[in-house]
Amino acid sequence: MRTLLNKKIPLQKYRRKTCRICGSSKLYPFLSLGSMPIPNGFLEKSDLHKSELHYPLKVCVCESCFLVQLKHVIPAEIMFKNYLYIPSTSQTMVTHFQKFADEIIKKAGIHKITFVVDIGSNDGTLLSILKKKGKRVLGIDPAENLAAVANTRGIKTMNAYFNSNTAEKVLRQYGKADVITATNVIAHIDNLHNVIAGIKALLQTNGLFIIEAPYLIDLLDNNEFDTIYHEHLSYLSIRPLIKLFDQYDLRIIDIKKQSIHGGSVRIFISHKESNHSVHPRVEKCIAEEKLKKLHLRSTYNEFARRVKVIKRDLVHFLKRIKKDGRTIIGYGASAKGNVLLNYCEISTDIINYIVDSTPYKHGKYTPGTHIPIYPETKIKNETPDYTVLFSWNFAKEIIEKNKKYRERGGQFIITIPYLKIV
Ligand code: DWN
Repeated sequence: MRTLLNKKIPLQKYRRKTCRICGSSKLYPFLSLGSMPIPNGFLEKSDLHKSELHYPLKVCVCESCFLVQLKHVIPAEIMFKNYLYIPSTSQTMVTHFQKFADEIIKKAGIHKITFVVDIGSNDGTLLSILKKKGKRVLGIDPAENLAAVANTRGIKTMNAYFNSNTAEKVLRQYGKADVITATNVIAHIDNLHNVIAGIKALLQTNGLFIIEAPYLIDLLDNNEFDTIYHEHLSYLSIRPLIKLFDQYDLRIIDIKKQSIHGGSVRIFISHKESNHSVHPRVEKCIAEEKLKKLHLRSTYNEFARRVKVIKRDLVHFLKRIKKDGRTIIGYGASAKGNVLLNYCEISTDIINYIVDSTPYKHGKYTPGTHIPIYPETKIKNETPDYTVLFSWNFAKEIIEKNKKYRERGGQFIITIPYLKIV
């Protein structure tokens, strides 16, 4: 594990002293994953000899509104200006967005939707589905590379961060939106108040703001510690969000649990004055969060204890099979995979290479651990003894499409909720 060239950012830099939703300074830190590069900071070969910035990764819970959040906020432009995560590289995600589009139409009413805005629209996958259904669409995404791809595909996309100023611009140019979506975005945003003020201004009176994000209960229940990384500033649960939306006369009218990304929630929000009624599922979710004791330090201390056990067992297992002469690779050059590798200090001494379906990532190297990334075809021609599934959230899809590898005796290592060989 290279340490000579790693440049650690001083801990006091980028530190948040107050909760981004309620402003409280009562932030209880419960887990540190150490310092590591940003999780999508993939490197070119020519970068490998340069020093890499390592940022602290500490997570805490606000003891006033119970929002779980990172202690340090890395400037967004460092992480999102040129972004290499593209959901459409996974059939699971494309199918998920198709079903999501159907639900949007059903929930909002096919004839009542004329204009949809997607915040963090990435390469325009979701909007392209809605555009085919005859809806006027607009994407908003800060990544220059992704906004360019979406515009080339005919999905009008503003290369910008969404906030109250962007909302005013959209309002002037296009008018109010019937539906505003934000999938895997809200957790990435520091100034949530500014964004929600923008939503309030841009959303039609009876419109729907629909967000989708990994759910804190699933993260804790399934030990999904590798989803804790610099891009995810918040780890969302319902109660803190209710407190946030309430300040803008918005309210949650429905919540639907999703299996995607290790367990997510799809949250439907409307103006309080809208004609939408509140589904009993909202109260049910709040009750479950109380039952899971999301307001107690002990819940988070117990999670941190399990994380340390998982790390110990995984490192011990990988070192043992490596010592026995086994070959080990990785599957899915994912952000979560980079967190796992850096936290467990596993690099090319254990993992020979990683295969991935994203063209942008081929020929690059993982941040901090410098493991080379190849196209998936590489595993079809070789049979490494073990493959660590870094994109465990797509285990079904990936194992399905690698049946022959397993028939040749190859085995997948799944790391959470606990170490499993399949
Ligand atoms: O919030 C975020 C989540 C939703 O996605 C983003 N901040 C970043 C990203 O996190 P991630 O990189 O951990 O996401 P995934 O979706 O677990 O990683 C997918 C990676 O796996 C991609 O690089 C593509 C790869 N993959 C593959 O190689 N073969 C995926 C599938 C389904 C496959 O068959």
